[in-house]
Amino acid sequence: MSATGIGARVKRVEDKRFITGKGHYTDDVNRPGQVHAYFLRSPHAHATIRSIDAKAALEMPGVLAVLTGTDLAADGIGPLPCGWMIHSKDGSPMKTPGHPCLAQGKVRYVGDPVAVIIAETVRQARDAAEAVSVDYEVLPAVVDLATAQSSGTLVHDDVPRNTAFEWEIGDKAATEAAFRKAHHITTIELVNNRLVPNAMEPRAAVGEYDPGSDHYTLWTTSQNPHVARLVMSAFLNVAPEHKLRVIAPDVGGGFGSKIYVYPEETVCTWASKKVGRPVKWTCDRTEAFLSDAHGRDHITRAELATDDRGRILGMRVKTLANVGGYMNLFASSVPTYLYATLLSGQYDIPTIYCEVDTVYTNTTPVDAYRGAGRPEATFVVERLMEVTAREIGVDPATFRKRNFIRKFPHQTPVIMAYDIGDYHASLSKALELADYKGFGKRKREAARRGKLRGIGFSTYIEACGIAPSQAVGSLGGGVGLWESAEVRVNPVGTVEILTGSHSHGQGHETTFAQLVADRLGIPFENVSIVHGDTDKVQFGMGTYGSRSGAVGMSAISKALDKVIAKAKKIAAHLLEASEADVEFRNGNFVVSGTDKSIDWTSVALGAYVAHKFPTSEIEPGLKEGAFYDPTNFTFPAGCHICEIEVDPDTGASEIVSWVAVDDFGTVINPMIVEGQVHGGIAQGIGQALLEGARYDESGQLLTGSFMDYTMPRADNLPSFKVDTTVTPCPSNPLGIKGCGEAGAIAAPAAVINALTDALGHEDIAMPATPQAIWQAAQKSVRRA
Ligand code: MCN
Repeated sequence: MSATGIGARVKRVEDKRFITGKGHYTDDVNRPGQVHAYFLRSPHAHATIRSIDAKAALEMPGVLAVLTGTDLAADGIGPLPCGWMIHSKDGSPMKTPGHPCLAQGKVRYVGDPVAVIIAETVRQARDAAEAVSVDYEVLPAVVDLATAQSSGTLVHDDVPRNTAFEWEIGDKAATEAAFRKAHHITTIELVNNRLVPNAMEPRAAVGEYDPGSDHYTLWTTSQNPHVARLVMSAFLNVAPEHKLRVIAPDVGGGFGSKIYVYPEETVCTWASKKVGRPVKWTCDRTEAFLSDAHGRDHITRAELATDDRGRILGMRVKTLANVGGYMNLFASSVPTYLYATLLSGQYDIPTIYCEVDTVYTNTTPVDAYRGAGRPEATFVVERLMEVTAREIGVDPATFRKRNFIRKFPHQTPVIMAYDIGDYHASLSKALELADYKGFGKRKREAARRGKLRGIGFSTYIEACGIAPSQAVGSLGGGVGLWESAEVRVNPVGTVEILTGSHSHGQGHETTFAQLVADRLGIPFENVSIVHGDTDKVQFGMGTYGSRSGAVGMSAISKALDKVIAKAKKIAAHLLEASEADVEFRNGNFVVSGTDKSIDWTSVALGAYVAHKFPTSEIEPGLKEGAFYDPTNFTFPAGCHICEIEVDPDTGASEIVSWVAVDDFGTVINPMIVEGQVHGGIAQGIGQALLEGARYDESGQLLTGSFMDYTMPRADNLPSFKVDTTVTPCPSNPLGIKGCGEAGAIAAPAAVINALTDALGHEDIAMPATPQAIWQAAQKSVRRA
C-alpha cells in the first residue's frame, strides 16, 4: 500500500482550510448590490390567515418588498414537491396537499413562513417584520402523534384522520400463522424520539438574477445541488433548467437536513428577480430549530415470535410515523422503504408483517436525518432481540448467534436481498474487545460502589449506497440514484475529478483523491476534486444514504478505466508497440517482456500532442466520463456493545465503554471511516440519552434552543474502541460499503439495551435523561 493509496490513513486535506477559518461557506458569499431577506414565521401551530397588512412595514427604512403566498401564486409558483408516491394498502395514493413556500390561507406549524421581508440590511428586514400585521384565527392544533388520527381537528381539510397513507409490507397471513405456532411472544412498545438535526452551519442562501442573460444563480447549503436545480427550476418556471445555476460551496454538515428543497432558498431565488437585487438569507439557530426538517418521531408496537429452541418464527410491527405539517421531499420513503425493508436485521426471520400509518400533525415537517428509517428499524429489531433473550432466559449474544443469517445471498421477507456479510465475525471480535466474559465481575464491583452496571448489544444492519435504479423502479416509484464522474487529465498529468457527490464533512477531497492516486500511480497532491456546482459538473445525485463511497467512487473508478484504456492506446503509439502488449503498472505504461516503458506524465502530455498518433483513430486529449448505477444496495453491518453505569441516587449515567466492530467492505481511508463512526455514535448516544424535540399541547416547540435541547458533548462520550471486519461488497467494483450512518443506526439500541440491563427492567424511553433514569431506578430499587 502506498502512503496515500487505498487503505492509507491520509490526513484530510480539506481540514487545513476548515480549522484555520479559510473555508468558503454560503454566508461568506456577498454579491454587489445584495439585499437581505427575513422570514416572518407563524407564531401559531394552526391558524387561518384572515389578512396580512404590510403597509407600515413597506414604509420603513431600507425595505424593498414584503412578499407573501399571494405573490407566489400570482407568479404561478406552485407548492414544493413531495417525493415518492406511496400507495395505501387499499390501493389509494398518498394524500399530499400542497406545501406552499409561503403560507396560503393557513399556517400548519410554528415557524411556517408567512411572508418574506426584503431590505437593505438584515436588521431593517427584521425590524420591518415586526410591523407586518397578520390577522390569525387560531385553530386547535394536532400535536400528539398517538391521538392524531382520532383528533377531531384536521391539519389539512382534505386529509381525513390526518392520515397520508396506511402502508403495509410482508406477508400478513404467514406471519399470523407463525405467531399461532409460537412458544413465546415478546411484545414491546417504543417511541423513537423526534430529533432536530443541528448541523454546525445553519442553512443559508444567496439568490441572484441576471436580467442580461436571464440566468439565476443560487449559492446554498445543499447536499445535492443538481437535484435542487432540477426541482427548483421546475416549479420556479425557469426554462431551460440550466438557466438556474446552483452552487453549494463548503457546507458545514447536513446529516440529511440539507437534501430538501426548502421554502427559504426557493424564495430567495424568486425574490432576486422581483426586487432586481441579489437576495441573501442566513438562518439563525432559533429559526433552524423551527424550520429544518426534523428526524425520527415514530411510535411502534412490535412483536417477536420464537419457538421452544429460541429460534425466531416471525415478526409483527405496527408503526405510526409523524410527517409534521406537510409532506416533505423524502418524507414518504423514510418510514416505508428505508425503514420496514430493514426489519429483518441480521437475522433469518421466516416471515415479517409491518404496517405503517403516516400522519400529519401541526409540527415542523419530519424527513430524513442521519440513517433515515434505518436507525428506527434497528431500534425495533435490536430492542426486540434483547428483550426476547431476557424473557426466554438466553444470553443475548447467544440468542443473536442462534438466529444470524449464515448463507449469502439472503432474501429477506421484506424485499432486501443481502449480498454478503459475516455477522459471527463482527460479534465475536466485539465480544473479545469488550471483555464480555469479565462483565459479571465488573457489575459486581460497580454494585459495591452503589452503581447499577449494564451491557447492551446492537448487531445492526443497514442498506446504503442509495439507490439502484432497478430496485427503485421495481418498487414502482421514485428515481434511481446513480452517480456521475468525469476525469480530466491535464497535459502535465495532473488530474481533476468532477463528481456528482457532494462533500459536507465526509472528506471526499481526500478519499476520492486517494482512489485516483492509487489507480493512476500519480502523487496524491496532483489530484483535485471538483463538486457542488451545476455549471461545472454536468449532473449528479448528491450525498446522502452513505452512497458517495459505493456509488460516487465507483463512477470515478469507471471513468478511470476509460481514461486508462485511452491512455494505453496513446502509449502504444508513443512506444511504437502493439496496444495488446502494453500494460499499465504503478503509473507506467510498459511493453510486456521488454524494458520499454513510458510514464503517466509523458502519456498525458502526448495525448495533447496530436501529431504523435493518428487522430483519425484516437481523438486528441484525455478526458472521460461515466455514470455508475449500482446493481444492489450495500449492506454494512456490525456489532456495537455499550457498557453503562447508573447512579440510582441521582439518575446520572456514564457510558464506561463502547466497542464498535463494523464491516464496511474495502476501506479507503481507515482514519476517515473511524471519524465517521465516532460522529455517528455520538449522534446515536445523543438520541438515546439527551436529545428530544418536545411540543406543548398548543404546538409550541418547548425545546427550541440549546438551553432546552441537549446536544451530546465530549464529556458525555467514552473513548470508543473501533475495529472492522471485511467482506468486500460484490455489487460495486471497489468492494466498498457505506460507513456514514452506521454509528447513528447502531447506537441508540446499544445504549437502551445497556441501560435496561443495568436497571433490571424495560421501562425507560429515549431520551433517557437523568430524571427519567432516576425515576426508572427507583422502580428497580423497589423491585429489588
Ligand atoms: N469511506 C471509506 N471507505 C469505505 C466507505 C467510505 O474510506 N468503505 C469514506 C468515503 O470515501 C467518504 C466517507 O468515508 O469520504 C463517507 O463515505 P460514505 O459512507 O459513502 O458516506 P457519504 O460520503 O455518502 O456521506 C453521507 C453520510 C450520511 S448519509 C450522513 S447523514 C452523514 C455522514 O455521511 N452526514 C455527515 N457523515 C457526515 N459527516 C459530516 N462531517 N457531516 C455530515 O453532514
